[in-house]
Amino acid sequence: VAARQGMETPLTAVAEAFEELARGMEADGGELRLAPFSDTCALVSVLFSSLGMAFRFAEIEYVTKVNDLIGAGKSYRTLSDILDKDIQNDCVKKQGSHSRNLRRVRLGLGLIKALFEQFLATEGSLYDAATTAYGQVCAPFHSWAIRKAVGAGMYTLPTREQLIVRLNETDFSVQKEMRRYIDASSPIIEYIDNLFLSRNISLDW
Ligand code: 1PZ
Repeated sequence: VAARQGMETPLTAVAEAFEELARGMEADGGELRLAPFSDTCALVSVLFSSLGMAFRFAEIEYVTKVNDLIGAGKSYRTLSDILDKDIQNDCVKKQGSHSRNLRRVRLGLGLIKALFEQFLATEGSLYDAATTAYGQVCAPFHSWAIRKAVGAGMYTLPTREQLIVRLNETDFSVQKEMRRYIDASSPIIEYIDNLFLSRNISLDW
């Protein structure tokens, strides 16, 4: 197992990338550049395969949005640049706009954070942890049909033990790496929310 052999696991790679991103944001005077942000978000998709086939559609959904932001990185320097441009063109909430995709990717990052928090806070099943996390972070913004489909998919999630094995972690290392992701992603998530809020755009969508 990678964690036992001191090799880098998928979770370590993700946690390190977010720590690096948060450091870069500080170094840039609290500005988040789009290209490194999108590349870091793209890394997260390695975690999907450990959740099972039922979440393939979530992966495709997430990756499509991240890819849109990767493309936008060729024309826009920072996250605020895309938001300001979309405000100018009155298309912040329009389906497919960069700003809307940014909001969706942020929900994905928040979902993983909430899942890890639940995983660490309780001894319960992955089903319970994922259901609670999804209910907190994404369900309020999803249609009834999507919520139903996600609810059905939850029954196919692996057990806690299976997830740990699939992630190449141990009982001990998984806690450490999840905690690292929670800590490193928090300032990024908060920053994105503030981008919207500081421009008087509420987060109820
Ligand atoms: C961390 C894993 C937790 C357990 C599983 C939770 C599964 C969540 C499944 C989410 C399915 C999203 C289905 C499609 C939703 C779309 O309607 C919306 C709106 O899109 P738009 O109208 O703007 O085109 N899309 C989203 O809300 C994006 C949400 C991304 C969620 C990605 C999950 C990330 C999970 C990472 C897993 C390692």
